[in-house]
Amino acid sequence: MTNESALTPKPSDKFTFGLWTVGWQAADPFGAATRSPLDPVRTVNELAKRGAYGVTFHDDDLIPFGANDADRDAQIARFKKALADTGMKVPMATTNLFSHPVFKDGALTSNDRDIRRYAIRKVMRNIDLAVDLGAEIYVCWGGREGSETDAGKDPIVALERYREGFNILGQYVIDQGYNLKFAIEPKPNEPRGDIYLPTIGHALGFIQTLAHPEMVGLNPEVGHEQMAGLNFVHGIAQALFQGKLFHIDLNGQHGPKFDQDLVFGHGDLKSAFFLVDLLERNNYQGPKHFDYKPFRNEDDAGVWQSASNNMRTYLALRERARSFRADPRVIDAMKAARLDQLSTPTLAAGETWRDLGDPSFDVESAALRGSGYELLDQLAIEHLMGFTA
Ligand SMILES: [Mn+2]
Repeated sequence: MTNESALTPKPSDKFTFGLWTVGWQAADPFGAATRSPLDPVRTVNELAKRGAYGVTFHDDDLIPFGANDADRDAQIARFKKALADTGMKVPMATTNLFSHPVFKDGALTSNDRDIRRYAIRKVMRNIDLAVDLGAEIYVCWGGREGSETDAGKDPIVALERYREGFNILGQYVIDQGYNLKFAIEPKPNEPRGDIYLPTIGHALGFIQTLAHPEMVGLNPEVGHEQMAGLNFVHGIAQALFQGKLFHIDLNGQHGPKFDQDLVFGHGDLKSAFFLVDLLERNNYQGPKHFDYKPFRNEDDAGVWQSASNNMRTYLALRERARSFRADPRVIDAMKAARLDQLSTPTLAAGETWRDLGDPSFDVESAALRGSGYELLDQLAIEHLMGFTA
């Protein structure tokens, strides 16, 4: 069984948290906040103590909306000192383009042109701060970019404006000489009835239409794809396949319902197991970023417990995935299931479609071969539960 040290997070594990996660005061559409605001400086200190690598933020998480320049500068100075004191990093930042009522019809896709121009200014200002703090990834979650009625907005024209917005921001980064890439975070709905770029696949297609597609990738979130009923592991696989996994939001979700933002692994645990297996086997080097909400029921101690739980669950799953892959029974079962054949190209070197003929192939006997997946699936489940025989 796994020992305690294997579950102890270290900065080299590159676990990061949004200020808004542990800082969520737990106001929801039916009730007021149950917790007090958290000072970002305290968040940096508490997370550093627990082995995290860094923090991320929306502009308004760090600097209250509408703060004057002096207050803004003072808050940034305090935050920088906390980072310097702890060694915590800021690998990513993002913009709040959803809370203020001005963004009620979206930001980059608002019908109101003045609001679109204001939104781009707001992003550019926070990009400057993000780069100053060392961030190399800038996440764009378009939570309000969507609609409740297709009478109110032409969805093709909205995508044109969305593309224009990314092109303007890309040019800004180029002209400023910043080393910064964008990561689009898809979500199917909530807060809008239907959000544009609702899934990993939609976003991957959209990126190819941009002026600088190489500057834009993805920040997929576990729960967002699962809200759409999709297989998150397959979505991440395609993002990796296309070189577009720039960042990842880890959390938990129980299928298609409201966005639960549970602790990582505390939703579909089996999918989380195969996700960690995929990330580790493919040597994903980016931050493992938790975008979750502590239960509304929790007090301050419970908040920090939940932060640690995200990291412990990832590390536990990493141990379980390693034990699964190293088990000789699994290695044999994978051979029997012909996983090695899938790795072999369908045509041999030098072959073309003309060489596909095979007079010895017996279609009826091939149809009778079992896949052997049932044994593999059970071995995965047993390793996940800690029964390693
Ligand atoms: Mn979410």
